[in-house]
Amino acid sequence: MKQSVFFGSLVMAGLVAGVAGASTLDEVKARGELICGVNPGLTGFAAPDANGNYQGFDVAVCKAVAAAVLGDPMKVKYVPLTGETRFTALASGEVDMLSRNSTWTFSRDTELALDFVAVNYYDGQGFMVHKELGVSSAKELEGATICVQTGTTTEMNLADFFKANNMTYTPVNIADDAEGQQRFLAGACDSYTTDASGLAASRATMPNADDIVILPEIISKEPLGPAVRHGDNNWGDIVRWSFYALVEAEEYGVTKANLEEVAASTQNPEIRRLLGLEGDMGAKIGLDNDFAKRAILAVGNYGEVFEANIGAGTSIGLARGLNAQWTQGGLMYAPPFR
Ligand SMILES: N[C@@H](CCC(=O)N[C@@H](CS)C(=O)NCC(=O)O)C(=O)O
Repeated sequence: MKQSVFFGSLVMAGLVAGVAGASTLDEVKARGELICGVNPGLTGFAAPDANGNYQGFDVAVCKAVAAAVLGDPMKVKYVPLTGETRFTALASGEVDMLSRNSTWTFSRDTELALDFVAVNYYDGQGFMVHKELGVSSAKELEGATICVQTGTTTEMNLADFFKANNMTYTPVNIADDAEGQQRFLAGACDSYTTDASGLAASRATMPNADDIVILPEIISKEPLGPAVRHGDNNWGDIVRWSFYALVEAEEYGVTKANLEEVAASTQNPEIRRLLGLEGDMGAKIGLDNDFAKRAILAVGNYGEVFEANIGAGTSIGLARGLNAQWTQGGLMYAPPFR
């Protein structure tokens, strides 16, 4: 509760500042750069590459928005934010949007005055252990020490799970994923818990990945998605529909590679609206009609973004699962472009 009050007052300060200023769209255009809050280093989702350029599944959303708004996916300044600093950074106006494995919850939506614009990854919380611990289920973690990041839903779910199963544990609080990995590998905790996607990303970078087991239990719902400040609805629409353009493109088979060819030949009205060949979708959100086309050309469709950064062919090796298209038994579903 104490934490909520703290966040709440900062949120109010942020909102007051926001009211006095221009709209986020105007600010981004005037600045010529999108400021995107991302994870400081979660391989596959958001992490700097060898040249210091941020890459990843969450980074692609920032790039798509920059392409839609500014016509250039490279015009993004990435601000690394930890679990604890991310929402105040958004509320205070330090970043224009957050694209950082953040779970959409009731309290964050209301009390923190954020708007989650969509879900870009349906996730759930899991546990990793060293193989040598000989544990095959989270229900065998009675009395365990567990590394858990502060300021996350993870902390709260962990408490709920152990309480519901009448088990005890000792939390080992960590500030970020790097510390979590380090401490887990050094044996400071029996288990490391976070979103299953985060576990897969962490394991991929561990030297002894084969000695680490991700337990089968998924103990929570973690709908992860990009967030904006509450109250600037047009900006929220821009981020939402730039993302949905990628999802819609996958559903209709539009890829980075075939986009121009499809645009030149398709008679499908939904695809024509998506690609700005018909209708005036762009004008409705203060952009031009090619905003979605630019977003798709910049990063590829949702499936391409998934496969390139975190999919089965990458070291992260995540299956589409819940994140498959609704037409393939998943939950990815873009509302119609009409
Ligand atoms: N989805 C959860 C957890 C997100 C989270 O912060 N996960 C950790 C572990 S993967 C992380 O990203 N840490 C990196 C950091 O803060 O540097 C939430 O929104 O609270």
